[in-house]
Amino acid sequence: MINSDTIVGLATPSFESAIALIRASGPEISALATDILGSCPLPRQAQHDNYKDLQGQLLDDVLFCFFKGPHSYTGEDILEISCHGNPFIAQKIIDDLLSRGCQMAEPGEFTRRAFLNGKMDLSQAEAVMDLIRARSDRALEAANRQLRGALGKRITLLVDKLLQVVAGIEAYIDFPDEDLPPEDQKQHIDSISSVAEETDKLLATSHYGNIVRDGVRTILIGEPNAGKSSLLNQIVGYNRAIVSPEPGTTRDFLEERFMLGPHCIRFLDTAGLRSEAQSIEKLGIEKTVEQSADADIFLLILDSTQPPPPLPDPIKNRMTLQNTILVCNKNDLAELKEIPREFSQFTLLKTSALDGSGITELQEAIISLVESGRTVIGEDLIAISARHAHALSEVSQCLLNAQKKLASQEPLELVASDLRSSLDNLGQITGRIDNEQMLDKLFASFCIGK
Ligand SMILES: Nc1nc2c(ncn2[C@@H]2O[C@H](COP(=O)(O)OP(=O)(O)OP(=O)(O)O)[C@@H](O)[C@H]2O)c(=O)[nH]1
Ligand SMILES: [Mg+2]
Repeated sequence: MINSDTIVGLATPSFESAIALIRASGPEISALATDILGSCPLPRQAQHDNYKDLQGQLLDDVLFCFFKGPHSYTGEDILEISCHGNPFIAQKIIDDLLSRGCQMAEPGEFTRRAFLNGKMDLSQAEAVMDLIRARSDRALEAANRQLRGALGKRITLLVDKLLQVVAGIEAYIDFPDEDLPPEDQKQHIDSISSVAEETDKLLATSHYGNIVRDGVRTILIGEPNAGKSSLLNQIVGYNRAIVSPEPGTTRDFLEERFMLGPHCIRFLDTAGLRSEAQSIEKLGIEKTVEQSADADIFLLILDSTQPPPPLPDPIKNRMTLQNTILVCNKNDLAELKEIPREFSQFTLLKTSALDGSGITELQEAIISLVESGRTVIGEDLIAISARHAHALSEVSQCLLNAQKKLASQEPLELVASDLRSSLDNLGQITGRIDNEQMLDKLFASFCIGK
């Protein structure tokens, strides 16, 4: 029986497929491999062999691959077994490994071990999941950068800078009779400001991070019959939504994901907005307002043959130069006569959903609107997650407090305490912390076998 610290999990989905991969990691992998094969395979060399269970029954013809720790994903010894992609076979092999003393892996446990063994920091561990979930070029790029430590490196730079300030300040705490010389005070204030500035730059990537991870929620709004559904169909290139000359065709909103350039765009077609709507249509309009609350981009579709409609305040208040495109549709019939005054500065495009003119321009305008929200930090594409944003907001607040206290010559202990809190929060991002609960929560969202 091998030690139960050795875990096993299926690394591939449980479907019929060409190959299934079973992964085991832990301190007694070489004993386990010897138990199964008679000897441990050479590291990093595929070994083609039979898999026989404890009772000697042949289960499959498999490939064994052994990785000697610390040169492995988890940092421990790992044995990978590639069998035929039959979930039944994979389960038989896993059952056999369990009866030889392995323990079933929890979700994300391999990556958690990689983190605990210092193979990656927490931001890199999260990037593994981002990489698995990436559905667009930009999501892939952001995940790859983070996996290679782009965010971790920036956080470490900030930590080092703050540690210097803390050291400088704490030296004076030990000598209460001595005041901090003015030149030191200025230097510390400058250093804290530069960390605060960098923190805010990182924070500014949060919205872009959200849309890169979850897709860009782009809502088509406008009057009934303006051509919202027709435009959606033109953009995605097939008849996704019902179109009819009758106003009020779209009742419930519908969502369609579509790749535009490097981005995954989640288009939301909605019920047309009009004040005299009745019952069901009214409910549809309420949903449109609801969906607008967390839309990233607004496409306001105007019917060029009609005067522009009034918009509900909750929608209008969310529309800005940075997130809205005015689309004058039915341009084949007429030129829009009047642009609503509040939107006179907004990007405006003319389209015809009937003949397809202006659609490419509309697609390009959506991409450039998304890209304009990207904050460039050095060479790296940094797109922080909601968890990182939460920690960085705390950092930002603590730094502000420290700056104020330092400037008004409050006791240095108080300044040092604010700086320590900033350091703790920075530490939460890369995970140089001791918080089991946070790790449980984070790794629970991973797949088993990862
Ligand atoms: N000539 C012309 N007709 C269009 C254009 N776009 C849409 N239409 C027509 O306008 C009518 C309404 O189009 P829809 O796409 O259903 O409009 P909608 O905004 O989704 O309408 P609701 O779902 O009722 O809110 C249909 O008969 C379309 O064929 C256009 O650019 N030019
Ligand atoms: Mg419609």
